[in-house]
Amino acid sequence: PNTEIREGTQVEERTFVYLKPNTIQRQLVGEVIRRFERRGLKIVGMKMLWMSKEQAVELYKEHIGKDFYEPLIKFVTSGPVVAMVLEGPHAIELVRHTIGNTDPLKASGGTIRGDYAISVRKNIVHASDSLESATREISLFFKAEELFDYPLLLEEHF
Ligand code: IDP
Repeated sequence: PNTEIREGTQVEERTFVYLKPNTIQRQLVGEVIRRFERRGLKIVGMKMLWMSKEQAVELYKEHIGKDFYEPLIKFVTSGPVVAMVLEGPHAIELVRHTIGNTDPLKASGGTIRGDYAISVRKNIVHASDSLESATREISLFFKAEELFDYPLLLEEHF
């Protein structure tokens, strides 16, 4: 079998994630964060916040004009969310795999959306989809001093 040696070529990345208002209402905060921790991702920033209309509009500006846009903005500003920055090798792609497809109907079992979501809009969690959006989204919600550089003592075991 082909075994790709990944060590040495790993890229450390940071990605922006937030748990949507329905995840807080459904009391799934711990469940979702646990999945990221178990995967081996490092939490380098985390807070609860109520997203402003301006932040939501900036976050979802690529979707302006689409039919789901207005209800989406209304939903994500309808209650508090839990926002975090996760760090790890290829974190952006890794987290996207961990959360699963946008549409719960297409999300595989074992992914967060595949296990907990039934609606596309209320699909539990958001994660950046590229390096460019990760950089933009992190700075939209976190100040530099709210992000922490620290060693994870078990890092060598992941
Ligand atoms: P993503 O969250 O997986 O990156 P995007 O295509 O960027 O997916 O869409 C942003 C969010 O907009 C989705 O997470 C979902 O909440 C909502 N959304 C996307 N497409 C639809 C749709 O067809 N109906 C309702 N909501 C949608």
